[in-house]
Amino acid sequence: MLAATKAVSGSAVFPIVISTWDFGREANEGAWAVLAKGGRAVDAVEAGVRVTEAAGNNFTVGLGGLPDRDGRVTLDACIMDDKYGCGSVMCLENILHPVSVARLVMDKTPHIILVGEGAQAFALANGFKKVDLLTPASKKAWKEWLKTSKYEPVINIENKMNSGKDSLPGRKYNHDTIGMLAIDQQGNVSGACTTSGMAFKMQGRVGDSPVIGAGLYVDNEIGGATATGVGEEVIRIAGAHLIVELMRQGFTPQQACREAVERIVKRSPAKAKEMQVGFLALNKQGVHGAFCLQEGFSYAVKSASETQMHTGQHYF
Ligand code: SD4
Repeated sequence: MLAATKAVSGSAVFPIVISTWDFGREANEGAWAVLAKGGRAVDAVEAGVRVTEAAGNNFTVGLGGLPDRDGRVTLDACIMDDKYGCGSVMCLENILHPVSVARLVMDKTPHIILVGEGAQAFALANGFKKVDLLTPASKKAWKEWLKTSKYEPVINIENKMNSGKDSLPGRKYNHDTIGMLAIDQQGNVSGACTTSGMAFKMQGRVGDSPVIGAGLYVDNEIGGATATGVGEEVIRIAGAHLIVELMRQGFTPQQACREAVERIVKRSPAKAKEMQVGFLALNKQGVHGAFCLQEGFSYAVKSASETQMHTGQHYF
């Protein structure tokens, strides 16, 4: 077993930011604006994922995120800094930037998680405004889904999405959480994760994304990890925490992500074949890696030397 990794301050790779899926590219730019000025990683990841939350051009994060079965858009988000500080909101409605509410939970309360009405009341008391997050496009997709109301919580089968029976509404757009990890110029690591969760989910359902240790985990001595895909599977194995602990034991980010994916497959190979889960990790040295169940998991990287999309290796 290898020794735990050591902090490398001032390394040429710092700062660096990585995030899930194609929309990570724009989100990284938001984070980079903070990092390039010497800002903190925790401020960078908040600023970065806010870009995706406000974009309104996707069906899976913030504004325009697909609603639950009852037409309610319920958002999940969390953030973690370099000192085990963490904040999380679950099932939050009508607030554009759940990650910033999570940040406030972390910074201004003695708690880590606020849910539902309590989270919303806390947000409103702190100056956030109520916003209708159901856009004409997401409302249309929901109405379409209502025609069959087929409750089929399958997520992220990108390569099956566009034809035949697999193009059923609800299977088309129900993927793509943004998880982001960054290291600042000081070498400190932070992360954030935000999503509207599984499309047309049961009212009150919460996935992995706002669960510290599942959808996101950061240990400033080691690095961080985040997840996307079927949240239930990620929670079961405490995915992000598992990956960070594997990196502590000497696994590379990609090896650690692969090990987590294999644990999901081992539990139920047949089920795993039908779903997507993707993990993304960044170690303290700025090395990144990813691994997923199905082909098609992209992630964006930005550092002084690279602005690029990468593709996670896949199990199936
Ligand atoms: C969830 N993990 O709510 C989220 C959804 C997601 O890519 O990541 N989709 O289960």
